[in-house]
Amino acid sequence: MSVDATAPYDDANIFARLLRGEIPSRRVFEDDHTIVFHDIAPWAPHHLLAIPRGSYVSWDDFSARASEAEIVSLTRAIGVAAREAGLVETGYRLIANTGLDSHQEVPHLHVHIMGGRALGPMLV
Ligand code: IU
Repeated sequence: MSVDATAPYDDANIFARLLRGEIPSRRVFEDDHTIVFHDIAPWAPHHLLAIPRGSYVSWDDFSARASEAEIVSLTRAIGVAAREAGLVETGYRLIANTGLDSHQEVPHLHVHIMGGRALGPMLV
């Protein structure tokens, strides 16, 4: 079921629990505002998720309320993680599913970073 991008933040969501260390994650990057970790069900040879530490439901919420420091951090974290994964030469795809039509499943903003194979057109 898809998340409503305008729903109130739910502190019990799986990425909130992951941020609190209640469930494990394979982290590849962290700073004061952002962490990047491996998706548990990778759709490509490299499939990472970048999330803010702050409580934002969706891209809509983040883009409206996040501080400039948080926005810069998320942007740079994605670049660092992709570079360190060796994806710059072959390329990668970023996706932030947002709201009902998007199939966003976890109600904490996450940006998918996918690469390591030819991804094809984005039609599914
Ligand atoms: P979506 O954009 O909300 O549909 O993506 C959610 C992603 O979160 C999806 O790729 C899951 O495999 C991933 N994920 C995860 O990495 N760890 C978890 O514990 C859960 C989902 I639940």
